[in-house]
Amino acid sequence: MSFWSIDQVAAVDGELAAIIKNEMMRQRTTLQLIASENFTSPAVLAATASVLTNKYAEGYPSKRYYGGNAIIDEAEDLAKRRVCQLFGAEHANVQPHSGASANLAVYMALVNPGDTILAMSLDQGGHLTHGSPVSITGKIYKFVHYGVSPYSSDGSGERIDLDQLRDLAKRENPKLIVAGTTAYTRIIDPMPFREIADEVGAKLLFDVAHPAGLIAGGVHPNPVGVADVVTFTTHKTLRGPRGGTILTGEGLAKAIDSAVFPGLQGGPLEHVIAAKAVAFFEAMQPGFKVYAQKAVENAKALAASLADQGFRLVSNGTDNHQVLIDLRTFDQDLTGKAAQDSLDRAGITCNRNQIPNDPRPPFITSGLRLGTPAETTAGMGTAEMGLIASLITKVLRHCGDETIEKEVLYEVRELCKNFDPYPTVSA
Ligand code: DSN
Repeated sequence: MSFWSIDQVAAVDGELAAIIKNEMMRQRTTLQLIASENFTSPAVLAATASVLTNKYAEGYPSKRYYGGNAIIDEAEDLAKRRVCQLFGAEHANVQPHSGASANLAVYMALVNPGDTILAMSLDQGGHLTHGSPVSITGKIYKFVHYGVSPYSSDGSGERIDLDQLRDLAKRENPKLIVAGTTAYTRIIDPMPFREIADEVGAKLLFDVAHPAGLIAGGVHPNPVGVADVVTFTTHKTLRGPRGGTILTGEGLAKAIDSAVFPGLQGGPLEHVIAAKAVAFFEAMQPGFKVYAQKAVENAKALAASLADQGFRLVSNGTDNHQVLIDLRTFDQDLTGKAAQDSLDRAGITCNRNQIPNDPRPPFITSGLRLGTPAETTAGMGTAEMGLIASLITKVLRHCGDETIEKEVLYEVRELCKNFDPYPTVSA
């Protein structure tokens, strides 16, 4: 019997079981194009729903505060060993509940309140926890932000501006430089970041939440051993449970571990850590390399088809699992919010996103971000990406038209019938 059978929920709580079933149905019958989402394997789901959720395990393997943790220690050690092997790291902390808490722990370990940190601006493609003024990170530390180069008609613009980064580093003397993005479609080479950090005596954190699975699959460069610390979430391209992980060398291991516990967190989520161990094992298999390659191929195919339909793509294309659309040249009155809402009603799930130098505010935006991790897991290939681009175009040419939305919803459901992410799971 599965640990996470919905029938077991239904036997106790019909109301909640219906909600779970509806969400399962939504994921199976509509297109999931949010770049930070994926479909975990049934094994990852089952580990997440295991009895490990019952155990308090404050501390670390062999150094716990409560008894009864010998078996829990084996699970956490297994996750640590596997992720170190996967990325070639000396030390792993698999306890962060999220990417946000992983990043906060790194700041706590490496710098003091008020110290200067250089990171990518949220509105240029960075992340909230890279010092946005609305994040606790932006309130505790003095963040200075770099961005991307200006748009260029030859397609070479909108890349991380390393000249600006170097100039700011020399002027501001940061204690820490943060590399990493959430809405950026190009390969990020860690070496120039290391060189600039060394020039000014800063430490380097690389947040690889988005490309972690592409790095594990060998299609993007691995910053482990180049950056002082690497953080990531386990649920995006890496296809594990929702959570965070920190990798570092032996020299910073103690500081990082103390920042996670007792600095920021209490009892770790050992059921999630067990599921991370499963995901790390899955990412070591030869099939994961193929998956990572396909996620990128699919994004390139989706980008090319959208460009053919008249959309302008930020940075003129993609090297990863994301596509960032500037909607303004397609329809200058079309906002990211209106596009997202209309696509949602048509069964195409994605998120509005600011584009570099967006004239519209973050809640409205002029951009849409699409991603291929989930539907690549479900088995879709480049032919389906062409079809998806034409469905998106059909909706957005008539944004808000209910008849078109219904027609596309029907086409989406027909497409999804052949790409069920959970064919062995009943709901
Ligand atoms: N919300 C995540 C993303 O979508 O990229 C970042 O935390």
